[in-house]
Amino acid sequence: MTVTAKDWYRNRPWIDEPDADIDAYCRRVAHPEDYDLKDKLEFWREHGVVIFENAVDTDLIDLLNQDLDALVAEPQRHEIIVEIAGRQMPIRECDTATLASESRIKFCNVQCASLAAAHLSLTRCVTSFLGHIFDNPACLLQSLLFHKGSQQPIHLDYPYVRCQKHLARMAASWIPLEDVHPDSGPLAYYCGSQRPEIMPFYDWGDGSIIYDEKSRNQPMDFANHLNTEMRRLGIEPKIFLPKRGDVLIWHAYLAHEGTAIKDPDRTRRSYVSHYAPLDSYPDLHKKPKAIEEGHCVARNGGYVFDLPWYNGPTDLPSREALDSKV
Ligand SMILES: O=C(O)CCC(=O)C(=O)O
Ligand SMILES: [Fe+2]
Repeated sequence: MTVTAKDWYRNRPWIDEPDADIDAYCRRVAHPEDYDLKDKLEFWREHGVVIFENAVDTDLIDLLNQDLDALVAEPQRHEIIVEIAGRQMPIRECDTATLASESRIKFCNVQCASLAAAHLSLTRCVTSFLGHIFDNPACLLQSLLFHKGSQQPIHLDYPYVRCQKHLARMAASWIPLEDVHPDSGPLAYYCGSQRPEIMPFYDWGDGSIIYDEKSRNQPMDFANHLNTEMRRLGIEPKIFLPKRGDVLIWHAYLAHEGTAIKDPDRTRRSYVSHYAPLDSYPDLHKKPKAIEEGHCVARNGGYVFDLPWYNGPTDLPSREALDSKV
């Protein structure tokens, strides 16, 4: 069945509705946050993005970096998937030298092996803010870890990240694992593009608003279309130059890109998480009774579910460090 704009508008987050009443929402929710909730919700509604500075536990970043070193040192022992220059493969088919030096590499769902990654995805301000956006607990759908700038052309995420039950109930976070240098190919985003009322849905072919094997158009066509749209709307890109400890959250319909790398020697280590609320999380991506029987990491009101098909080791260094903290 073709996925159309109707599927988007059905069940989108309350805050995207034209009559969303942020004041009333803030009065209704009981718990105060350590940030100005109303201010952040209003900013999100207008710009499709929020930034929290100095809000990420940098010990977790150190632990994740240690986990990655361990993963890369013994790839044959692990079940993680990596993507190199657009091609996905099991990490065990790669050698350590390639994994350490390849610039076009993405580690997919590293939270399956790394508890530090799962905890980073469940950073308090992120689960808290998304919990408000979704009016439901935030759950990690998938993560990507980048070593260098992605140089990914301008896109929205929802045509690609769409296993959630309700298409519009999705958002993402971007956590730098090091201070981001302007020459390293930083992330750029286009504030205000997140409203289909302003930037209508792209037709991938036959009225479909998602990308799949039947799509007549391709990601490069989408990028060309979005660049034209940004010019039409007069939206200039904002370059994200965060420090370690900052985090950016963006809307499923927000245009963004990985900018060009000006200095090829610079790394831009970063960790991206895509989330759906619990009410939209795909059943097949968790084990039965996952919460009741503990097949998940539950933290700060959010969840990272054990993926049923993952059977690899989960004993990277952060496991012991974090287990001994509790
Ligand atoms: O980090 C980047 O350069 C882009 C990442 C991105 O667009 C994504 O993971 O959805
Ligand atoms: Fe993206």
